[in-house]
Amino acid sequence: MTSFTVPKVATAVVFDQHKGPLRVEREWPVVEPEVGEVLVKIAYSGVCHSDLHAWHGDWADKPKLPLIGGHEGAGQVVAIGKGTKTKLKIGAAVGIKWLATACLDSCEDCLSGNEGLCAEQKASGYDVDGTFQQYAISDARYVTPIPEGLALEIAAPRERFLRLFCSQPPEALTGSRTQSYAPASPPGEQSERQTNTKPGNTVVISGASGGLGHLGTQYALAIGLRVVAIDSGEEKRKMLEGYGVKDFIDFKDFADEQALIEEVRKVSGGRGPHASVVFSAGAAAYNHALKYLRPRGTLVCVGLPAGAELKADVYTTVCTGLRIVGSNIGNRQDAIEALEFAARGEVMPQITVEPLENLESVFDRMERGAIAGRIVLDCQA
Ligand code: 8ID
Ligand code: ZN
Repeated sequence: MTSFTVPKVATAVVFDQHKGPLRVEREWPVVEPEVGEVLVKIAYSGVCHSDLHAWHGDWADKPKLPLIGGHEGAGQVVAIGKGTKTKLKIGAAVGIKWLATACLDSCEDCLSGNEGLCAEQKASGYDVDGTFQQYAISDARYVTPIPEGLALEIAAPRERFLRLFCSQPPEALTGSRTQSYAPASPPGEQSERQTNTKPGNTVVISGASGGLGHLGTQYALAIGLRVVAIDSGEEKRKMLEGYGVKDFIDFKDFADEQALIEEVRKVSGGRGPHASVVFSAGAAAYNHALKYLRPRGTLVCVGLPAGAELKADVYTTVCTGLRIVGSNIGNRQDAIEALEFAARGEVMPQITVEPLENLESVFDRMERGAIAGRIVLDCQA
């Protein structure tokens, strides 16, 4: 059996107050796993905009303080708490994602596969310390096995997203869901997706070049949707064109909101897109979507701009049959399927690997919208 020597102290990036210094601690105590827990040696951690929200403390629910952020970690199990019932082996490659734990077996939501709604849920890098460190604790039931052959730095930013273009949880139980991601599957099978779209329909991906958006764009193209991508800058445009996106709208070219709405309608064939998935971390994108969607169009809400409100006019919403759908993280099976999808090479994250110490600079670039794809921190050094 593989064995690891676990040090008593290791490196972690910690903050004590919102927007306070991000301290790089080189002698941070490594916690021993208790029963039900595993200790994961983190190799890489993606930096998500949610981590920036956590540092800013700008959502209604506040994270714990002091905090080690991060929830897109990939690494190896190096210790298992005494008495833990698990099939995990020391050395197993696993991921740590946003959901750190939930009751799993005693509430309606967990029993129906909606762990993200469990009242007892805790989030990594928010309610418990996360993956911006070399050794992180996880509930043994919650780590995601990483398929053989998928590099850890690639796995790090890929543990999410599948719920967006896939069916609702009850269908997961029928086993038909994985199939519905396949580009060749018949349209009927995909009718239950959150976007409520069929292959050939037009979907706007807003925030298309961000960490979430660039993966969402690839999933959308893979299942045969026509994508109108909204984001900003030449580097981002080029990245999206590389995926096969033909229509890119630079939102910064439109000082006038109405002109942007008209442009989206125009490139979507006049009536507007069938759906819009807003990954944007900026609030304006939501209210634009409500105005450019075609009748019976679907707005899927993913991005979480602080303090933002949807301003849907009731009369128009009723008369046009608009659908507004919130999309939170997926469940454990979704994460497994996302990684399988990735291992088959059907979706490629655009990543740049940087040292763990760069977190503050990454947050700075993220705030300015200057990152195309995902930055992944190397936690090994
Ligand atoms: O499960 C969830 N719902 C979930 C999971 C993970 C993250 C939600 N999120 C939330 C994050 O908290 C954040 O609010 O989704 C949002 C996006 O996360 P991200 O993809 O990690 O952020 P990013 O890499 O910074 O990308 C954001 C992109 O949005 C663009 C930026 O240019 C950037 O490329 N953008 C902005 I800011 N304003 C825009 C606008 N008005 C815009 N794109 C189009 N229109
Ligand atoms: Zn995230």
